[in-house]
Amino acid sequence: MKSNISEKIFVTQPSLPPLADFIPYLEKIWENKWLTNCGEFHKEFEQKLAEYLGVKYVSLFTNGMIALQVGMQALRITGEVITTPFTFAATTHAIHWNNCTPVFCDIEPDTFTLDPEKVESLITPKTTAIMPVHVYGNPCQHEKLQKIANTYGLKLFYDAAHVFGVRKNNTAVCSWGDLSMLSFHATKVFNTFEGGALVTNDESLKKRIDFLKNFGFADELTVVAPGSNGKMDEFRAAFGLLQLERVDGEIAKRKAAAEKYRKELADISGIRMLYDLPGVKHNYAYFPILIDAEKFGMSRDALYEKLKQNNIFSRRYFFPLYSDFPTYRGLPSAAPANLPTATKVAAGILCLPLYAEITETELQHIIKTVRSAK
Ligand code: T4K
Repeated sequence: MKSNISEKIFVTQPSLPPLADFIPYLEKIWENKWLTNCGEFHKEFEQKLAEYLGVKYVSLFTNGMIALQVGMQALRITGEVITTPFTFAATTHAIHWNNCTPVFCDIEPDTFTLDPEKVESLITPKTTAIMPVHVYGNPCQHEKLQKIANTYGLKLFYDAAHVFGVRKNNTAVCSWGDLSMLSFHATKVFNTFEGGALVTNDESLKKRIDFLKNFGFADELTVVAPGSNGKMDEFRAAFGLLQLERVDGEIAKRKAAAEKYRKELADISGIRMLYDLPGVKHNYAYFPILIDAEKFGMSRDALYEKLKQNNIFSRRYFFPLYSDFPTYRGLPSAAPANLPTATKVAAGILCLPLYAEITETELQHIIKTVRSAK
């Protein structure tokens, strides 16, 4: 089947407000001549975001990666960090950039998040933290992970890049653990072009994070720590305020598209989809499907190519596993034998396009192409 759609359909498309709605914010910035270093919009966005998310403290960042790096410094994480190989580069690289060693732990077959049953056996005297990822917006098994962290005196720092607005039993998932990192990258459910945040319930930790994201300055003459520069500027903070007004509507549109996929692909043998979890309000950040090549009659990579020929640019998030990359593959925990579920999931995973403005025509084209793929 050749494409009947001439425009490329990417895995995602950024949500943008009408341009005219942003002009008054820009006028204010031009008027104030205050561009960065925690100005008015920065303060207002931090406060409104905390209210929206239902969390105590938010610290805005220029992107999620820097937030992860600074967060590790703020928590004084050293030595070994137990983490998942089924994630984006940032999680593992932040550990490496802090001179720590990632210790890869396998994932659960149902949610693809860190398997709490496998964490304890990886703890050594050098372990200081666990860094799980709520991958695709699926919350990790927090109670179990927190219990392990409490028992062994470890920090629990979540890579919460995918869980903007996700709630479990009416609690914000990004409020769990010692600290959580959110990403507001263009490709995320909620974007500020680039951007990110750290979320915590601990006032003194929030204070330390704010020093660390501004070179360690406590005041004009006092530097209390060897900080970095991770601040979000006024342009993006203002944009975030505008985006906040629209995000619920965007998530509702994503939900409708996800439900369409679920309905129309349900009967295809060899395709496994993820469904809503009990008690969880999801954000429909991604639409991953798991291909069983034998049952589906075509490999994941062949389907990826087939979709591409039809102008559909799906992505193999998160293949290859980060434990397979040159920097990390020499680590003992990176051996595929230690990561059987992650290895299997990474081999079959494919993320189909999902975004708020996806059209019915685009969805039908994708569904038809998948259905006719065998
Ligand atoms: N932790 C996790 C678990 C993460 O997933 C991420 C980021 C982070 C940490 C780090 O957070 P940040 O430092 O990024 O805030 C993309 C994103 O760049 C990355 O933010 C994201 N995860 C990752 C999952 O996806 P790529 O390399 O796939 O992006 P790219 O440029 O290929 O974009 C994907 C598609 O999106 C394009 O084919 C078209 C569309 N697109 C993209 C951009 C940038 C647009 O339509 N407009 C755009 O402006 O990494």
